[in-house]
Amino acid sequence: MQDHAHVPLQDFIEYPQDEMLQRAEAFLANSQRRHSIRSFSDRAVPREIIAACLKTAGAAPSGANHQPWHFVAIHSQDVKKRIREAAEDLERSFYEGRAGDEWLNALKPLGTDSDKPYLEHAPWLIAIFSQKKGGIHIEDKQTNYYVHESVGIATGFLIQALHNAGLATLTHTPKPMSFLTEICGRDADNERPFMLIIAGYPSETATVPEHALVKKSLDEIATFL
Ligand code: IYR
Repeated sequence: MQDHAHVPLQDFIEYPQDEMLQRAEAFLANSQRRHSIRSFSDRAVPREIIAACLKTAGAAPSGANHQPWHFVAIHSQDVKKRIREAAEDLERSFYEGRAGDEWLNALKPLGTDSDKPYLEHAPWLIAIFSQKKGGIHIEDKQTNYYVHESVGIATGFLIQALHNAGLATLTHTPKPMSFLTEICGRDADNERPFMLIIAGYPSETATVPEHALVKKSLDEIATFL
């Protein structure tokens, strides 16, 4: 087999253009119902749902198709507790000054603080790691390319997949995140923690900050030439 062998594109679906617009607008409406929340129920979510969403993340495009990511889906109460304790320790020093005034002021409208009970109560935490070296096969040790771009896209796919499945999420980036490498038992030489996603049902008292509902208009975010 040639190393650049191709197969015909067989699964592209062409829709009539009026249906394309309907689909685009339906997807928009659905995406506008996605909100980061900070109050989760402890109601169980079957592992198969998380697994299917992770497979969606794995379908994201990546540099040279090296798929430079690893997802650790955490359900263990003990591991969640350790993550909560480590994250809250870091967040306390962040909110007590390490962040600096400008950053703390930017966060005020969200009402966030160093208490992160959802890290223990939500049914699933997904720790996302990026990989410096790898390749299309798990045992490869080649250089990976566009690692941040690739893992960012996969994370976006994951968030949309979880939302589509009917789960609420929060993206969480405690700083520094290196404690996740240790708690998740990952290889610190090759992998960097990228983000933590909390997934589950919202609690009955979940709220959305008004600040988070302010979205820039199309004119502000896009230019047509
Ligand atoms: N990681 C902290 C602070 C924080 C930072 C940003 I940028 C946010 O959009 C939200 C929070 C925390 O989780 O509280």
